[in-house]
Amino acid sequence: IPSTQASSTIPTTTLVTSVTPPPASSVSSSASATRATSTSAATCSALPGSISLKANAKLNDLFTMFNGDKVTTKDKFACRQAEMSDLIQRYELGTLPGRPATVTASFSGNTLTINCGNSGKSISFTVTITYPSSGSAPYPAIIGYGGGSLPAPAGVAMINFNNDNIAAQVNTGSRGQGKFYDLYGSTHSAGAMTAWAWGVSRVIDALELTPSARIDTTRIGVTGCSRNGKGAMVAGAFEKRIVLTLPQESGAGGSACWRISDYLHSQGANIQTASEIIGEDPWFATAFNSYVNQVPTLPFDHHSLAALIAPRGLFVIDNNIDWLGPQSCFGCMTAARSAWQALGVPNNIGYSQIGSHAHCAFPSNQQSQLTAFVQKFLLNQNTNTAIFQSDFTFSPSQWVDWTTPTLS
Ligand code: MCU
Repeated sequence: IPSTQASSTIPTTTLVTSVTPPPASSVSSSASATRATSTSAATCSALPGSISLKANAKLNDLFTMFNGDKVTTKDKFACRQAEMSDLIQRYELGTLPGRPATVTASFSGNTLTINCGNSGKSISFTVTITYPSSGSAPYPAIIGYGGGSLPAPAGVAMINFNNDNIAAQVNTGSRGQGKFYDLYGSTHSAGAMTAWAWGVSRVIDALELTPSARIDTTRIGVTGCSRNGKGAMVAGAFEKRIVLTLPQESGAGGSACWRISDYLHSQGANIQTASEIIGEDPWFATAFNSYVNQVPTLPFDHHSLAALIAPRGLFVIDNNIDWLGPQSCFGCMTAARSAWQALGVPNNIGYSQIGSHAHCAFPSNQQSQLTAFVQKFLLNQNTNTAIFQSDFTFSPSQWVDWTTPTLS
């Protein structure tokens, strides 16, 4: 975005809508905050079930609660994260259920079988684990949606997660199909990405129950490319046991911000927007359909989704494909970085956009950056992860009208 673009080019009309979607599960959102920091769920007050949304053309302030209270401490930021998780579930992704009544697991021949039961229904699914030829058990592991598209790092196990089996992504007609919906019903509000994140959480539950699988559940990463990269980012946002999130070429619905993508589209870019994406696959809740043509009313954007991951590790890997909106992704993740800066760990988020390669073909010139993140977060080494690079520019004054505090 050329810095000469004045913020006045963005419409600033104030549109107030009253909406009453079902509240997202307070259990899952407050429990997440509890795991993220030492904040107890009781210290965070939940949002009312019905709230009024006010249009905001800028990227939403990560450090002001929905009721206007300023976030000045790390504990309060954990409450803000729980609140943003609730809002994202309400208006974009659907409700994330917590752990079902029963989770059991068995392990045989590198296949982990996960059995879940809830309200008289049960499902079973499997993941396969490929062990590294170096390192020692219990191994850190990266859960790869559809196997992932990154080279397996030395010393790290790779877990092949068949996300399509949990929630289908064939076309909009495949909404409600998959194991998640067999358990919770085909009309459950969760879009496919939320269903997949629930599945990842159950894989980690199962690994915790199964020491014979030889995976260290305190050192789990998640990855996926393209549509599965969007999903990997959502899993990292919702599941606090994931210590490293590696979304690759995720584009709209992943590392791109809806507002920035709409703006670039209005300037003639061939870029995927919210209004386009809902016609493709059931990645989002149907509730999102009501907002795709009034994106400024969303009380969050994808910098907020990314900020749910802080202070844990996030390394965003992007390409240079117009449709995926690399300029939107860079701006969005630059805004997200404020969360890590406020928490005093600015280098726990990295961003790298390198083009001139096929979609989802990880280029060798990003390898040392990926290795630095893997070594720091999965292999407990002291590496330099000060990586934030793009061919594009971002003009904070166009998009950010708030400041980044130093949280105590
Ligand atoms: C980048 O992810 C998607 C994109 O959102 C879709 O519009 C396009 O059809 O497919 C991409 C993808 O998943 O490619 C494998």
